[in-house]
Amino acid sequence: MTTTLAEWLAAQPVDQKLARAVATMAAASAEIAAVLRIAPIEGETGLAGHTNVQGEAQKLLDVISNDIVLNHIGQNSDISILVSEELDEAVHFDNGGALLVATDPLDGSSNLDVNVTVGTIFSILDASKGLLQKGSAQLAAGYAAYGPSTSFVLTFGTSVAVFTLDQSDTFVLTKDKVAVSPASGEYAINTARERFWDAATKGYVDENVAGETGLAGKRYNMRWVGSMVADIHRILMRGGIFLYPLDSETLEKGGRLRLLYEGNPMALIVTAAGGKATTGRKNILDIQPTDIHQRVPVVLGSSEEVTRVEAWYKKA
Ligand code: P6P
Repeated sequence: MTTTLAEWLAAQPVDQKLARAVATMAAASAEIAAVLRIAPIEGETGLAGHTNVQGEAQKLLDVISNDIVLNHIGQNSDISILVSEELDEAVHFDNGGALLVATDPLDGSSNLDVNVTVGTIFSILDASKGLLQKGSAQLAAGYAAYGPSTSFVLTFGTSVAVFTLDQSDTFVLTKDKVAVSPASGEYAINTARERFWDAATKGYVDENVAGETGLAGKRYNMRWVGSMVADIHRILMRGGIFLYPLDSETLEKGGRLRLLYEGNPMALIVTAAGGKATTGRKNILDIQPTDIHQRVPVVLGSSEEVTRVEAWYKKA
């Protein structure tokens, strides 16, 4: 007997407006999944021919996914503000809606042309408290992972549930109360950036590379998909740690990943599943944003691993 997302949401002790906003993001994700499945046939991979506020070349599917999210959100009068990685400014709907959605409509899109898992990340906040709220103020956070199956992962802050899209384009519950294992032998970092790393990142990674012979005293494996949603989903399912730390090249920008629609939602999800999420020096959820597109260093996942990284930062 399966439980649909709609049935599961109806049983949650949350405001029905919030539940409906989650359902809106799930519907948008299901539509994006359908587009991605046949994108190469429709000739929709490749560049859109312009860049986003981050100065990154927008893929056609970035724009299509953003339009899909915009369309679904525009039909939900409970959502009055949209912040999107693909839009320079926040979109204000004159509907008096109580909620704000911040989203990366298609994260990891550089993987689209090579058919590797990408995702949609979202964060839901109280619109009356403005655009720049700490991650700890999130009412809900989640992501869709477009992989061999389409997963929809959701938290209201205290536990994490996973839904999978079935053949009738309905999300059904496939895992509830997800727990990130405290220990792990797997880390995710772009090691091609080693020359930019600070002493803390280098020290932590060197310990892992030393394996059984090093201070970590165990063998590690390394995975880096180049798609945050894919790496985080793996960590939720089997443990691990994801690092996109501040380094000498990202120092000026304050990091690589964005706080409002990457760092914060993933930090809420991983923390709700018993993991930890830090910049290395500070809990990501405690950061007071100053700009809707600001960047943040991200170190999150299995608590024992994140604690080791924090210890390196304390030493550094
Ligand atoms: P790099 C994708 O562009 C992204 O924002 C994340 O999804 C991913 O984890 C990271 O950047 C990949 O960065 O430096 O390996 O290309």
